[in-house]
Amino acid sequence: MAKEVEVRVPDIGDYHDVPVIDVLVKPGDRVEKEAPLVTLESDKATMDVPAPEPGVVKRIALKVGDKVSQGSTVAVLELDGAPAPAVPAPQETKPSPQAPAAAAPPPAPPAPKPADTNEGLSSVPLPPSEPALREALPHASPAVRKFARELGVDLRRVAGSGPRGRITREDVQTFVKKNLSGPGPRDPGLGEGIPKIPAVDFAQFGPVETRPLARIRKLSAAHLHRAWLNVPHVTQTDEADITELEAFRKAQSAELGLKLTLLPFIMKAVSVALAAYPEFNSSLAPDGETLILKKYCHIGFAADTDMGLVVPVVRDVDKKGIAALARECAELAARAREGKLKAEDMKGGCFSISSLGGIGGGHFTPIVNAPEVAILGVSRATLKPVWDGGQFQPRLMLPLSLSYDHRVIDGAAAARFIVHLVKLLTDLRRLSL
Ligand code: CAO
Repeated sequence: MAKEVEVRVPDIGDYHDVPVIDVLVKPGDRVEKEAPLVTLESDKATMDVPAPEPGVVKRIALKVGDKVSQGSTVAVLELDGAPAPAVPAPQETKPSPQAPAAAAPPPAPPAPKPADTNEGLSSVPLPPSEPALREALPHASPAVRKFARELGVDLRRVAGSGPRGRITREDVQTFVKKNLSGPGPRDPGLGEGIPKIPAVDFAQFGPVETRPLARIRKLSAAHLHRAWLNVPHVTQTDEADITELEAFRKAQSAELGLKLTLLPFIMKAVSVALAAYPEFNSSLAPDGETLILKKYCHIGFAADTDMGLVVPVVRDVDKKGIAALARECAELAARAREGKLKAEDMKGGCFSISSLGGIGGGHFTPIVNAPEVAILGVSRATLKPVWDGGQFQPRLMLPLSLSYDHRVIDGAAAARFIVHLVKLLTDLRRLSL
């Protein structure tokens, strides 16, 4: 015959007649070791009485509202075949950390003889499983708190429907359901963890027009928001002297009869810098414990289209010449503007370039295109007086803004990377070294 044990209220410190606020199981329920059976609540806090061993609940000796003290019977459990747990000797039953010495529990019943433990009912006063009664806000039982923790719910955001505003398991479930359903912004207690911007009726201040967001803009908005929230960004800026590059670019454009913009030169230089600093061509594994270093070099570039921002990817940049890159960038940019890019054209990037040089403006802070770890912002080159040690020279200076994921890249590495890139762009001969 299976063994049964009587579960009793453990040492709960200097508390008596503590009300039962929740009965978490019913007869016939199977419970695991440490599964909470009932929840008690003093005027200060709550605690669960756990099952001492796995088994089936035969009987519940309490109901909500009953008052209990240490030693009160909670339930009778039929254990899972194993011998009944040994009854702790009196000296093994420690007072709870908060219980003063005077409140030490009375000696536990004597340990039953082996013959007695084979079957029938044995009494098991539990050692306290947690620090006895804990000061705890918000008002919820440990089982509910554990449940909320498992779901990532911040209990401070859950409204309690129980007595005195106590948060129940159902309150947590309702909160999660509410936040998972519906298209609206989620409660800041879940996921993004940021407070909502309050809705404003702008029409009260003047005429307005509402315009639905294009599909691409909605997709890129979600992606950018995710990247912004997940990646600790730092932006390192510098300027490259591209006076020589520009002369070469113009001459080659004319000679090749090809529209060579700056972008393919920058792309090529980035591929060389990525080879020199491989951590810039990596991604953090989702567990955040390992770095995945890529042995290929695919570089995306942001293209501004009427439908929103897209990032087509040029594959194997390290293996292609600048003229080939120029053709490919022009072809991808044209398809982007016609809305003809395929999903594959935008996949597999290692690093991104966002060039606003054709438009104007100075340094900016591009958002890392996660799971990539860095992005280069390129602004409009302008002629500036640069001191050569003897006099000011007019030089064409290109502003560069390197944003990076500080979890992966140190500030010193970012400075080295951008300095290296500047050298490559300043003197294109270095690309072949
Ligand atoms: N400095 C000075 N002039 C520049 C320059 C720079 N950094 N970059 C480009 N130019 C010049 C080009 O040489 C070209 O001049 P010409 O017509 O006289 O030859 C002109 O500006 C237009 O260039 P472009 O922008 O069409 O070509 P590109 O290859 O440099 O860029 C593309 C292509 C797709 C990157 C670009 O058209 C584009 O869409 N940029 C916007 C990217 C963007 O939106 N980024 C923000 C993302 S985050 O919101």
